[in-house]
Formats: sequence, structure tokens, C-alpha cells
Amino acid sequence: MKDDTTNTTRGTGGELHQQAGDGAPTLTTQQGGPVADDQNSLKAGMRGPTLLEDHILRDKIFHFDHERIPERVVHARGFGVHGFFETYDSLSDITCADLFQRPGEKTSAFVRFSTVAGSKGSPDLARDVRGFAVKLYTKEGNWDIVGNNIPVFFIQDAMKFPDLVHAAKEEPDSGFPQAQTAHDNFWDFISLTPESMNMVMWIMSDRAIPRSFRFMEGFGVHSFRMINEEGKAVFVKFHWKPKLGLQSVLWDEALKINGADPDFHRRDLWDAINRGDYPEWELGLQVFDEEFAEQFEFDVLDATKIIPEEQVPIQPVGRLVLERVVDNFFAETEQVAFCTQNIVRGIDHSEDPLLQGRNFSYLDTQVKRLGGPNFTHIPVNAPKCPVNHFQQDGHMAMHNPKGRANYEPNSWGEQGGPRECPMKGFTSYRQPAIGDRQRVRSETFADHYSQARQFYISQTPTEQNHMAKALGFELSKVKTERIRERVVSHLLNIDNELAKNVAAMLAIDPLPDPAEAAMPTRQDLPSSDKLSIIKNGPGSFKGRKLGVLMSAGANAKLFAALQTACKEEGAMLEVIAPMTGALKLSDGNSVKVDEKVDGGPSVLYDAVVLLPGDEGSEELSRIPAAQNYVKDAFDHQKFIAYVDAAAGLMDRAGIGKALDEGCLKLDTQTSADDFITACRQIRYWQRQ
Ligand code: HDD
Repeated sequence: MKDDTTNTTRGTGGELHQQAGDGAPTLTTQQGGPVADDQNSLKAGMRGPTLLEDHILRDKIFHFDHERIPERVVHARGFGVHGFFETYDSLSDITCADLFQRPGEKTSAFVRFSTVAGSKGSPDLARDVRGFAVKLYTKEGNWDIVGNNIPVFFIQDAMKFPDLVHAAKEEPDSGFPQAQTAHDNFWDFISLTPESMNMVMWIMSDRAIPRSFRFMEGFGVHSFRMINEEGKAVFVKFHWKPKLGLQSVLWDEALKINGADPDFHRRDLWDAINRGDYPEWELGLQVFDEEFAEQFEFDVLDATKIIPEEQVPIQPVGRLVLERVVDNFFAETEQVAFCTQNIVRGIDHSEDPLLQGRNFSYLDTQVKRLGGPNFTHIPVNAPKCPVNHFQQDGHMAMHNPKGRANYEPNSWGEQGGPRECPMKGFTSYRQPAIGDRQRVRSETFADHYSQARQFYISQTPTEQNHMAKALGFELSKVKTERIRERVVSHLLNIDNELAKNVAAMLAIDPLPDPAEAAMPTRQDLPSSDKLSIIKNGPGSFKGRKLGVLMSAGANAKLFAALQTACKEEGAMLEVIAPMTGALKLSDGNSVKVDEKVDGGPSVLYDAVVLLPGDEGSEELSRIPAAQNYVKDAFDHQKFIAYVDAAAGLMDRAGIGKALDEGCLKLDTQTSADDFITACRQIRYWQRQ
């Protein structure tokens, strides 16, 4: 800023404000009129009242007053980014969808990740399902796959969706709790809705507290159809598999991350894309036919069931790369409008009653949120292919059709506007649909416990333990005893040990009777390894973050070796120290500090190094935040590397005598490379 009064105006405190003239554009009103003074309203006299005629003040305040739009009724908290989808090979044998015809074809994409229950400002690490909504701007229109990071859902019929959401969100009288299901209403509804039991197992697992959006799977959930040029259809389920593998945090970490960095997930994605480390997923298809559907143990139209990968393997058909952050959060992330009914030629819905209800719901919500039927004119929602129709007018119409014809049929020849195209247009699959009109639930939807058990027995003991603790935590917040007991009565239909563990945590004695089941016999399904996160570890530390806690005089050679090892692995490294600014190393050089120790707790890192220098180690060891850093890293079963100078700190943190094989001393025997190799296991689960 120039300290030159000819190029500035004075604010109330006499401070100087920059004016146009040195390259900045001129500030204007919404009508484009240049503004001379953006600091003061128009007054009658020096100390007089503000005048009604102040159109500049009115212009500014009016717009501000209207800045908010209703947040999404669910999935309010989200984060969107741009990318592309690339098709591997032509899928023309099963679908005529344009984006799957040509190998290497790239289709622009916008993806919004979200939590479900919390409001827009809620923390990222709530125990919750994550939304995984993908908009593909194909050459034949927009296709939205509005999925989640969990492949099943709570309910089977859209009729129950408002009840589910009401029960999950804050209670209507008190207005809390925010962004959590640990309350009476949720568990009351769940315990009266046995169809939710498979989903309950998933949300009580580590899937509901992912480490990052980059490390989670996505699922289309429902069975859809793919149709080829001959009109032949197959069923298909959509899976997004993260190239970086799956990873979750521990519940205690989630609680602490929510305090330390409530934007942990959005920041992670923002930072990754901005440093060019583009997250990638493979789109996988489970393709099956009517014959398989007929003999499968469950109804493929039931969204509370998966089809295990062991029964129908997943075929990778393309990759999704996220490579560009938004220019503006509101314009893109907030205004993006996903609708399950946005499908393209070659893709079709199934008769899943949940999907059918969703197809009805999303348009309404977008009109409510975005204020009118023209939300497809907003750039993030606009197709990137020609759009020609006779729909017109309405609020905020940006481009009405040109010309005389705004109806069809018409006899205006070439000036008559667009025409239908039976050969290329969307055609629904000719699935026969005959039957009496009736409000029913098919008997084929009745088995609520078999897959819940399958999920549970597919987990490692560590994961099973996390699930039991999650149930114990959630239900400990439920005040009404009969609700807690009712949940345990369902758990008894899933796994006795699990039910007993949870009952013990809640001091429920004696155990209640098992819940009455709509289908009394539970099927004994085999365990499915693909359902466990730990059994499918990434075997790499790529994309993860190392937190190096340092003090003045830290070993420069070791630090450089850690930097190199991280770089080679594709991991990040951050320096945490007692002070911000720069830190002097043993060789006299300085390194930039990323976080002051109380702003960079170890929950923000995947593994930690304790690298104090001789000079600063005593002072560091006395800082409570440094002690917590060490204690938490240890309790959260992280890999820890340390040097001799960290002995005092480790003693004060209470771990000095508890060191195990997950704690590696950096010396001539163990190099920085060895440590990063160990970190590829992500956690030292053996530490209890
Ligand atoms: Fe939904 C948003 C995913 C069932 C009604 N849903 C929404 C979003 C995702 C999902 C990811 C956020 C999209 C975004 O980022 O803007 N919803 C699902 C999945 C479901 C599901 C995977 C079950 C398989 N949803 C579902 C049902 C209904 C809705 C049964 C209603 C009958 N969902 C909505 C909605 C939302 C929404 C009210 C709120 C905001 C929005 O649509 O744009 O229409």
C-alpha cells in the first residue's frame, strides 16, 4: 500500500485504505457504479443520522442480508473438488453409455464429500457415514452417482427416510446433540428398525471415522442397470476404490482432531490437490444378471445388503482423478446439485424402493435450496454438452431458448428448435411391471441379521474391539435403559460375544432376550476379507503425514534423512516445535516450523518422530502439549521414532518404560528409511 494520501481514503480510525490506480480494479456497486468511499455511510452532517438515500450502503447491506441459502437437510457439511474420469476399455458389450465407449476417454467430474448428520459448521471427524457424490459431465448429459462410503443403508424404503433423518439429527426440543448419533432418539428409532442392523455394524466400525476423504471407498449402494445398444440389460453395482488404500482414525483421535482441527478432512484434500498429489480412485463394477439375482441369498433390490466381492468380483473400468480445487466454495461446493435421477442413456435404475424414492426427492431439495428450477444454469451444475429444450423462464433464468418456437410439435421447420431422436435418446429398460397396488415390503427383504454378522466376523479382533467400544460409547450417551437393552437384544442376533461385551460396558445384567426376528433363521455366511480395513492395508506410507517434534539443536543429518525418506515414499513431513518461525539445527542451518507444539498435536499425523536437540530437549520435555504429543501417539498405536535426547520427554509422557517394537530408535542400526518402511503398516496394532 502506498503511504500517499492522493491514492488513499481515511477510515474512522484515521487509517489509510488503498484505492484503485496501482493495478487493482475499481470497486463498484452491484450495478457497476464505481465506489469512491467504502468506509463511511452517507450522513447528514459530521455526526448526523445516516440518510435513506445512501444507495451504496443499501446495495451492500441488502446483499449481505441475503447471503445464506438453506443448508442441505442432510449432508450439509461437505467439500467439493473438480477432476476427471478416464475409461480404461470400451464397455460397449454391456452399456451404450457414451462415456464408456472409447478407451482413454476423459469425462470431467465434480465430487462432493460430506458428513450426513451435522450442520454446515460441524466438525469433520463426527462418527458418521460420508457422502461420496460424483457428477460426471458426459457428452450425453450429466450422470450423478450419489453414493456413500458405506455400501449399505439404514432403511429399505424411502418412506422411512424422514424418520431416520429426524431421529439422527439433533433432538427437536433441545436442538442438540450436534453431528452425532449418540443420543436417545437415534437409538430408539434404530432399535425399532431391525432392517438397519447391517448398517449399524458398518457405522460402528472404523469406516465411520475415516482418516481422510482420500483414504475411503465410495459405493453407489443400489443395484443399477446397464443397457447396451441391443437393449440387453445387466445389473451393476458401483464401487470407488482409493488408490492410496483405506485408513481410519481411532475414536479417541477423532474426538481430539475435532478440537485441534475441525476442518481436518477438507484441509487434507485441499492441501493434497494444491501440492499436486492428486487423489485417485478406480471405478469398479460388480456386474450380474437376473439369473444370479434369482439365486443370490438376498434381494438385489434391498439396499441394506451387499453382494460380497467373493461372489461377484469387482472389475475395474476406469479411474477418477481429483486435480483441481474450487475457485469459490459457495459457487461450486454449496451450489452443486446432485440428483439420483440424473442418469444417461445406457444406465438405468432398478426397482429398489429406496432408489425410487430418492429419484423423487432430490429435485425438490435443489429447488428449495437454490431458489428455483433454473439451478442447471449455475456453472457447476450445467452440462458440458449441447442443451436444447423448450423449458423457459422461472427465477434467475440465465439463457432462455432462442427463436420463435417454444413448443413442440411445431411447423417452423429449421427454425422450429430441437427435435426428439428415437435412435439416440434415453430409453428406459423394458422391465415388465404388473401387480396389485399395495403398500408392502417384500418377504425377500426380511433377513436383517445374516449380513450384519458376516460384516462383524469379517473384521480383525482389533476392529471388532473398536466396534464394541463404539457401541459402548454411543449407548452410554443414551439415557433410557429400555432403549439400550433393545439394542443389545438385536446384537444377540448378530454375535453373542459382541452383545455380551456391549452389555458389560453398560452394566446390563441379566442379558435381555434376543429380539424377535422377522426371519427367525440367520444364515451362516462366510467371512469376507474385503470387508476389513486392516486386512487390506495399503502397504505404503504414501500420501500420509509424518510429524517431527523438534527443539533447537536437532540433529540436522537425521532430519535431512527423514525428509529424503518421506519424499521418496510420497509422504509429507511437518516440523512441530515449541515456537513458530524458524528452528536452528545442529549444523547451524534453520528449518521452518510448521506448527507450534500446542497447535500441532500428534493426532494430526500418521506417525511421529521425537527429534529434540540437546539444547532444547529439557525445555521441550516440560511442555504439557509436548508430553501429550508423545502420550497420544503411543496410545493411538502409531509408529514412533526417537533419538537419545528424547528420553526425558518420553519419561515425562509416561512411555519411557513401555517402549515396544513400534517405537524405533534412530541410530546406526535403524535409519530414517527403516522407520518409513515400518510406517507402511500404518499402526502398530500389537500395542494395546
Ligand atoms: Fe440422499 C443428499 C447419498 C438416501 C434425500 N444423499 C445426499 C448426498 C449424498 C446422498 C451423498 C449429498 C449430495 C451432495 O453432496 O450434495 N442418500 C445418499 C445415499 C442414500 C441416500 C447413498 C441411500 C442409499 N437420500 C436418501 C433417501 C432420500 C434422500 C432415501 C429421500 C427419499 N439426500 C436426500 C436429499 C439430499 C440428499 C434430501 C439433501 C441435500 C441434497 O439432497 O442435495 O434430497
